[in-house]
Amino acid sequence: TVPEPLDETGLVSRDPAPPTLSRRGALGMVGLGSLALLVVTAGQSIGGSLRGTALLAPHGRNPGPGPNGFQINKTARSVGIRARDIGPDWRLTVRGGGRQTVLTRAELERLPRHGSALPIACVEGWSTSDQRWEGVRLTDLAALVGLGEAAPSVFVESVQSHGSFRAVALRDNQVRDPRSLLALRVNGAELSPDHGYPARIIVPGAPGVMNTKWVRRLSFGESSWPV
Ligand SMILES: Nc1nc2c(c(=O)[nH]1)N[C@H]1C(S)=C(S)[C@@H](COP(=O)(O)O)O[C@H]1N2
Ligand SMILES: [Mo]
Repeated sequence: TVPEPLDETGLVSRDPAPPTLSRRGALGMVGLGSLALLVVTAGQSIGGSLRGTALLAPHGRNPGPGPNGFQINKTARSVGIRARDIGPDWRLTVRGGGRQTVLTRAELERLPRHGSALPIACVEGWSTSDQRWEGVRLTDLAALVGLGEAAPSVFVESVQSHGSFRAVALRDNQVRDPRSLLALRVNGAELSPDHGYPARIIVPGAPGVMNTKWVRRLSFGESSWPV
């Protein structure tokens, strides 16, 4: 690398310091930097045993192997879900149209079961590939309180008692989409506690934050905290 010859604009230094980095050096630095980023993030996309190499993966948390082995946003523990909240005493309350019904997990399992292949796409900048969810259609749950045909919006509440992601309002078109489920299982296995056991919402084409985990109450026809 040699200094430019002097010209009449006066923009070239009369007394340039010796160069510290050649053009090739600069390109090499950018190239190596890009390569390093690729190496520490590719494991997240590829998954499996390479997941551990994804040093820059969201939260740096490895969800482990198996059917529930995909990205976890908040673990049950981190939001204060206790074992007894999601154990045999857990109940799902379904309200709407002036009616209310309460179901055990076993009763929920006996309702018609449907499958939906959908990803979780978090606004924090990660998404999963499609997961195979199985559960009960939101329209079938609305039907339990007599709102089957024109199922309205629903307000979903979690067992979780603090934090802004513990409740969400779903619009009527989201409720009526046949892919929208109260999921009980994923990829052929029970939901893990971290993915929302005993039941979680799965809706298509919406940010992950709408897929409420550890659901305890569905209020059809509501769009905010019911009084
Ligand atoms: N109760 C509850 N549900 C929740 C959350 C939460 O913090 N609490 N996080 C949401 C967000 S932001 C995302 S991206 C998804 C992530 O689901 P996953 O952890 O099963 O991948 O769950 C959603 N459901
Ligand atoms: Mo998210």
